[in-house]
Amino acid sequence: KDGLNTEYIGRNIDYHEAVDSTNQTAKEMAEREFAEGTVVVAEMQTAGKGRLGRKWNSPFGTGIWMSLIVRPPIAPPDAPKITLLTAVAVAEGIVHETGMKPGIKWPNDVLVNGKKVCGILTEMKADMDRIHYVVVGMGINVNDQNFPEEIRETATSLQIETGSRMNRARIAASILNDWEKNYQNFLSQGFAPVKDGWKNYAVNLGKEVSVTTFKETISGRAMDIDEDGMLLVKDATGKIHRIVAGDVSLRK
Ligand code: BT5
Repeated sequence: KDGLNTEYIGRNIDYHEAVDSTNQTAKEMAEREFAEGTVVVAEMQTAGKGRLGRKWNSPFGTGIWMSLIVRPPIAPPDAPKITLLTAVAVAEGIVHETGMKPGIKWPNDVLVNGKKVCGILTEMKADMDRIHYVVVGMGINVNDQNFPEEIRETATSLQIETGSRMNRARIAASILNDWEKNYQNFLSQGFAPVKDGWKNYAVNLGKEVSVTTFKETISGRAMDIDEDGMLLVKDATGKIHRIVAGDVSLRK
């Protein structure tokens, strides 16, 4: 709780040496109790998750593997905005703790020098008109880790980029401080302040990208995000595609 100055986010910390996935543990906890603002954190994950069943590499003691539980009074379709808000909080935390300028790649990656330092996985339980809970998982590579071959070119850690070891608790506290502030602003003022913060860090806007969604791959220029946090991509015919979920890469 080193440096944590939140009102309720991270005031209750559920610490583990090892879990399968902090998101999974957080969801089980959210099913059992109210747990607003509780943060589940682990030294390692044996089955850390990315989106779409992908794996998140989470070796012991190297990074911040944490998930927070909230019950936002928003409509279920607005939940993806929380992913963007989280990316901004992680980026701000990195600025505050390292002075480096991170980038955000829509929707859920935080990059330093073009490489992925953090991924975010937002999951929720909701019915048609009400969210029961949202679990926001953040994986931040902090200190040395031996990345597996398949991500050696694309992943990095704060230690690799700054050249020095970092205190994980301090960085986590700094991110949670920014997270709570951004979340309160979002609840009271809507998405506009999140969008402004997001645009400070956005990479890929104005660039030629390919976006792979569950049904197709779209090539075009990433124009902006809209008031719902969707990515707007203009293709060669001038048509604007509004992307709800997908993977974005720069076109070579
Ligand atoms: C993500 O998915 O980036 C979301 C990652 C969320 C991880 C946190 S850790 C705490 C919480 N508990 C969980 O179980 N998950 C959350 P996606 O955009 O699908 O990216 C996944 C891809 O990133 C993988 O397929 C790899 O290519 C790459 N990757 C895996 N581990 C990585 C790492 N440690 N650093 C950078 N890239 C990684």
